Amino acid sequence: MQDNSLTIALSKGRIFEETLPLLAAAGIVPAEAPEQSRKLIIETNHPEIRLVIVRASDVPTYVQYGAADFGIAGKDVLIEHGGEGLYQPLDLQIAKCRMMVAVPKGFDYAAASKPGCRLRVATKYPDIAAEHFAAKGVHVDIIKLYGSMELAPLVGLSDAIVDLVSTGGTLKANNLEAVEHIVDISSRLVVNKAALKTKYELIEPIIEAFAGVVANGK
Ligand code: PRT
Ligand code: MG
Repeated sequence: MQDNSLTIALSKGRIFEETLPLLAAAGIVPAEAPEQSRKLIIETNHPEIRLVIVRASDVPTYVQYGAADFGIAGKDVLIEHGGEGLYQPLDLQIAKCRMMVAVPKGFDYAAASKPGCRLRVATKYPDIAAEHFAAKGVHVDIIKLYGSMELAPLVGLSDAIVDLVSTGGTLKANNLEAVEHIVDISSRLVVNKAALKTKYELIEPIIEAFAGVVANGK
């Protein structure tokens, strides 16, 4: 028998909020909001379509292994994941921000990041950071953190951080400044490659509806 069910992996917070209008355009309305409920599986107005609520950085893994047919993940998360087993048909232009290098105000970054120099960098994104500094010829000791990178230079754990910046408010509040732009980040639709083939009739109209919203927003 044909499998008519669809499972969509989303993270709560900004991605969930910014995905609601996309889902609405595809006629999909969640039965409840993940912030209000502790449920990890959320039903929708379609009996066969459900949402699973996972950590932002776990979305590609759920989709890669087919536990979700598709999902939405930041480019930051996708670069670190590697994108294996994922089809990435659409940049959704949501949850936009910038991957930046930041240092404490007054730190002479230009002098400390000359080719041949050695820098301690705290980040949640070791691959992105390593590649960025390798291209500049700067040696780095990467210190992997899982959150609150902004604290690291303030307590002497690192010289610099590589982190996402949107308003700049967090850097400012912690007396840090952005000194280098690495890459612009937005969120992508990621589809399990096998599901795209076996459930093409179900998934394709949703991709089209999302694409329509993205095109209208431009
Ligand atoms: O929060 P959690 O640890 O569960 O996971 P997460 O931080 O990966 O998830 P979430 O929901 O916070 O972010 C999901 C996705 O949103 C990320 O993967 C990014 O692609 C995207 N995004 C967009 C951001 C931001 N903007 C952002 N500003 N993700 C994180 N931030 C953080 C940033 O790390 C820093 O701590 O917000 C802070 C800076 O914000 P400003 O506005 O003060 O500059
Ligand atoms: Mg977060």
